[in-house]
Amino acid sequence: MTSPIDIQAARDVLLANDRGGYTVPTSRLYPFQWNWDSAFVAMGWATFDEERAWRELERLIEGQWDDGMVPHIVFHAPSDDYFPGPDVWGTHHEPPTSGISQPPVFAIALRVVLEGATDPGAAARARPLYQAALASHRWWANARDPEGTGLVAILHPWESGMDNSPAWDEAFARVPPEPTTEIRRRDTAHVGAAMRPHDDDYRRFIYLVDLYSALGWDPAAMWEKAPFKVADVAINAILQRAEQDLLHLAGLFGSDADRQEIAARIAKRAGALAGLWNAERAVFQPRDLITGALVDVATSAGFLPLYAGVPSLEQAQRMAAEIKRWRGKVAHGVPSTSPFDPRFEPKRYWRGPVWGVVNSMIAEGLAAYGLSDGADAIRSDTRALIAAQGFAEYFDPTTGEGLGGGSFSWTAAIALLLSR
Ligand code: 9YW
Repeated sequence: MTSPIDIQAARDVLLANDRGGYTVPTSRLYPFQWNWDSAFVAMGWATFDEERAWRELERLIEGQWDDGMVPHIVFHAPSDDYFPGPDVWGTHHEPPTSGISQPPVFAIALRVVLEGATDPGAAARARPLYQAALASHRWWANARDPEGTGLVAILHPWESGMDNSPAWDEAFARVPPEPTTEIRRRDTAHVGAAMRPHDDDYRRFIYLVDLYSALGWDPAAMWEKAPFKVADVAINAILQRAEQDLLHLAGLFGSDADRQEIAARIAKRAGALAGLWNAERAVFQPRDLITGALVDVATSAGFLPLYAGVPSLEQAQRMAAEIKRWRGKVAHGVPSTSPFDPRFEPKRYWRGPVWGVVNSMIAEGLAAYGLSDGADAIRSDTRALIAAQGFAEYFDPTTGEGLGGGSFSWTAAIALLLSR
């Protein structure tokens, strides 16, 4: 038996990171509103403060672009604690935002917040947010899958939310490490460099920002010129799950035409996602759209199609067995990179550490297949890590040590969701 999670302490993290209707991921390291963080955080707020959950979603949408994109960062208030700031992104949006998106958890969160709501005004609150979510899913299809394959692509590793995953190594190596903007990293002033991406990664991250900024963040031009274009498993799996929740919401707030449009995207993406399965490794793998090849990597993102009901039952069982094998090799699951992969680094960000948000999605997926042993094991690992180490950004799967930023909002949100 592990000690239970301190629920009040989890709530206190969200309260302390509240900046007036939006929640920063953690103070100093990430002083703005991040897209997918906010969606998880809204679900966390919904466990004890319904009004605040709605505000979180509404404030994220303040940053939405006219073309439907929900940016990965909304810079509501200036801060010198983070690089790259709005001046580097050069999007000229008001409020200032980054120029790329992030995993679209928004519609999933919207449904959760709505279904937990007791306020009679909830439907009126949800309706415009439904429209925002619909516009953002259209943006994904138009801007990130202009050829209509059914799979959207990320044009920057930051767009995946899994910045330095080994899934990008080959594709990212083709990006020149030659930004025009001078790199002034702030992250390594807040947490140890050994837990963060390398300087060379940053040179490539910023090269891409400079390139797209020079193209005026025009999606068609970016698609044509992007040296980095990967049909990521996590983005497509999360989008697929979000479309299912959006379809449900369209039953309440949308038109027949909306429902047909969403259902058509779901059907097409289901077929396309099935093509990313690697039967030998028992994971789904991204496709590099520059070379056309599957990227031979095994990461926790590769299990996320479970969350969208994509795999067959047989594939789901094989993934559950593979997750168990990974957990058997390290002490705590689910490591973000296979511990059998030579690139596995237990402390370096998305190259090994355990992330609560990813665990929560994998566990929910396994449970939906009736694979409750696997789901329960992941949930109890996550609870135990948080109970022992607090609300760390991520955890070392070999030692359980909490790493990265402390008092982290999405970890607190997941703790609240796991304690329901
Ligand atoms: C960065 C806020 C964000 C997450 C990402 C994570 C990290 C920011 O932090 O990116 O500057 O590298 O990779 O998923 O949304 O928590």
